Amino acid sequence: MVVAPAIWVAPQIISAPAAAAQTCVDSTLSWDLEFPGSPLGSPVPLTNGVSRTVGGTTMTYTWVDTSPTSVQFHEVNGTFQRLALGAPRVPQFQLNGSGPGPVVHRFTFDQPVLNVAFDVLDVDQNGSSWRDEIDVFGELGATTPIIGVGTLRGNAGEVSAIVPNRTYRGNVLIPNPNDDRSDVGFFFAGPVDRIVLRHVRAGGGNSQGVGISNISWCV
Ligand SMILES: [Ca+2]
Ligand SMILES: [Ca+2]
Repeated sequence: MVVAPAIWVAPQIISAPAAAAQTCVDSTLSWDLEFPGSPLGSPVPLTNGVSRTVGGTTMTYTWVDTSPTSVQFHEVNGTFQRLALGAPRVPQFQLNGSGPGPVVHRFTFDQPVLNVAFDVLDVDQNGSSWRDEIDVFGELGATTPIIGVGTLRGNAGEVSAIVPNRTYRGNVLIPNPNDDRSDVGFFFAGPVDRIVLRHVRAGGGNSQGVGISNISWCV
């Protein structure tokens, strides 16, 4: 009997726990390695459309601000992280600004990737003047949202899941972004070729922001 060769078909799983990780080669985009600056001293702005290639996969960062703003920082080793002088430092790409947004940030890969993992840091609020809200999803060759797995870090109650695994809102003021408080982890089993983060900044306060940890994926 002749057995037909196995044909690999892209899995249709849109979200799965890490235990379902598929065989592939891991890569990590390190903000500090790709955008070297002076930690806590010299922020490195990322321009709209900047890209980096890690492990043979190119990731491009773009953003669109859907409302007028007076302040906008997209930088590694950024301003609000420097407020935490003396604290252990977590490498991160910071998305700061004023105005309500939403600001739509897109991290686009030049090929489908699996097992995308990262944390969104410092999802918090300052009384009634501003509040971080994030909406995070994946895409694959289209604009249909692919929902991942969201995991709350830190202490209970610091962040609320408005739409589980997708939309989260800060409840308390966390002055130091260099810890796991007020953070949300995201995992996308994939395949995806884009991660989208919509950042709503209710109230328009200055220096409101979130951070993106190093991003890992598998090809
Ligand atoms: Ca934090
Ligand atoms: Ca924040």
